[in-house]
Amino acid sequence: TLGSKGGRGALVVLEGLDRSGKSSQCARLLSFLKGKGYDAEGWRFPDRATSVGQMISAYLANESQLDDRTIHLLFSANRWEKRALMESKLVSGTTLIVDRYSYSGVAFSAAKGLDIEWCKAPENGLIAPDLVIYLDVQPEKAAERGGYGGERYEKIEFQKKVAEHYHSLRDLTWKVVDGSLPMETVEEKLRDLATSCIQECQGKPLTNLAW
Ligand code: Z5A
Ligand code: MG
Repeated sequence: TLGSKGGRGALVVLEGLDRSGKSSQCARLLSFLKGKGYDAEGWRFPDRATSVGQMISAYLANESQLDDRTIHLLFSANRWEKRALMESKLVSGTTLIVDRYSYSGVAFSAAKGLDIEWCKAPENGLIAPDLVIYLDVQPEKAAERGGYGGERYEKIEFQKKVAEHYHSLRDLTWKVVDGSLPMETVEEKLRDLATSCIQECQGKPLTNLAW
């Protein structure tokens, strides 16, 4: 399959506010890549399947209370517990399309008022993405979409703060895509970005987040 002829896989992360279309676009991108013969898998954070993930899931559903620093570290631990598997997949040639990553971790906790440098620290040493696609949608527009308002954090004022923190995290790996465009248009853009990234990361070593 493509992407596994001795080369490594790409780490592609989708980020954005709630209801910006991350999960929909991850699924579309994944089926496109697989259809083209790429070796690719879809991942998401939080990974609610692990025991840490179950604690996070209960917290998000307001079924448990945890202080802000504790939940922050659980989100980070949930990425750390998947790090070894992530590395071995990438090294063996599998491209990972990841729905949320460390940027969500920092942006959401900082929006609650935690010090941003404190928030970044536990993310250092996780694998750095080759490409971060930020689906840019105004919080008001996102709120009009289905399913908004169920979980903790799904409030417009809070989402605005999250957006500000996301913007402060932009680096060279970021591509901002207008997530308010029709789904098919967004999908086209993501196909191009992801396939270029998969070609370009061949020969480049994996690196770690160093915030
Ligand atoms: N969180 C954190 O605090 N720290 C961390 O480290 C991590 C996460 C990793 C749960 O995450 C919460 O955890 C989240 C951040 C926090 N905050 N909250 N709440 P989650 O990933 O499990 O959240 P989710 O509820 O599954 O997904 P989401 O982000 O809210 O939505 P989305 O995946 O971006 O959107 P979607 O499900 O693809 O689409 C939403 C709706 O919009 C759906 O009806 C679509 O059909 C529609 N849609 C999508 N695209 C379009 C376009 N282009 N046009 C029109 N309509 C569209
Ligand atoms: Mg989602």
